[in-house]
Amino acid sequence: MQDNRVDVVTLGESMILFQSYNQGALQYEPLFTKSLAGAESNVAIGLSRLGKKTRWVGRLGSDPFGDLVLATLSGQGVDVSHAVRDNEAPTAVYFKDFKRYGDPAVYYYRKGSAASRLSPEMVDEAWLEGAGHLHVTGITPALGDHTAAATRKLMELAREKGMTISFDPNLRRKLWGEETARETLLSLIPLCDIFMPGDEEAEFLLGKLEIEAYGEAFLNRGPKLVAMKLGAEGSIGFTEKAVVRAEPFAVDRLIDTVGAGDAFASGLLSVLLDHREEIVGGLGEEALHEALHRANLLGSMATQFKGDWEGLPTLAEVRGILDGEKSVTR
Ligand code: KDG
Repeated sequence: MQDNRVDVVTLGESMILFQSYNQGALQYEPLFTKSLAGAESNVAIGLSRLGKKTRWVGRLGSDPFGDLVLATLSGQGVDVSHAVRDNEAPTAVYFKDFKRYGDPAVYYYRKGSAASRLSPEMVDEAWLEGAGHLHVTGITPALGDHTAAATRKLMELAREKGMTISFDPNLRRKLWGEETARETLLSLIPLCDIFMPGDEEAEFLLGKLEIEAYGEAFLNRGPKLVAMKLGAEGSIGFTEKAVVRAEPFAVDRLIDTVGAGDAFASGLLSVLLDHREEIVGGLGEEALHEALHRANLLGSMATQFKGDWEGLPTLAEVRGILDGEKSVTR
């Protein structure tokens, strides 16, 4: 019999990413490489490399780029059997402009894409079949007129099924207006168990507070665990039982910051999923630190490679690095 169990389901828009071959300015670069991007599929890939069973759900055009998304994700061990194809709308594309060294500007071509047409009626309970955890981000709600309602519906369904849920606000100012973004993101927080904002996102949502005060403020809205990304300062985690800081890892060669937050989410969830039962009662210090520590490592690794997820490690590589093993390369 086929085993349908998966550790994590992610819902989102996956796109084809074009990056200049020489990491030059978009306007003048004649050559581009083509790969896959999308915050939620990045997380699915990251977790799959760390040994978790993952499924990505979302809508793609019935076009060669949609085929490429599916082929790449399946090649990374992600279950795409529930992905939906749209005969009338395309798979989105986007470009990175490396003019700003290390922190590229992105240009989206995704208005009217297949994913932007997602609506609550299209949300299918079968997407969650056999799954223990759902991961969503604040990008999907920003894509179209009904995508916020659809995200909410899937979160509610996951809740009803007793699944745990993580939510990364992933604020994308290019996709929506500030007021709508703030209101929508705040309204989704009570539906998640694990909330993972960056410090700038926390400020966008709640105004300027001391870092520690954000933890309490977000926990009061419903999540059982808040993991905040603090950039070069590492990260901090909050639960009912613990407040833990984790030091950053050094970044020797900053190449591309896009995808670092998703890498952080993969590292964090890969540990938290092994403690799923403890999350609701408030995770203790040791496990919280382990999760943040691994999350910081993955975040720093993602910034040292071109591409969103190509530099993400396997579980054996993570263990090797954290144990200080010298790797044998030849
Ligand atoms: O987190 C990385 C994403 O930003 C990137 O892959 C593209 O999903 C994307 C988005 O909407 O920005």
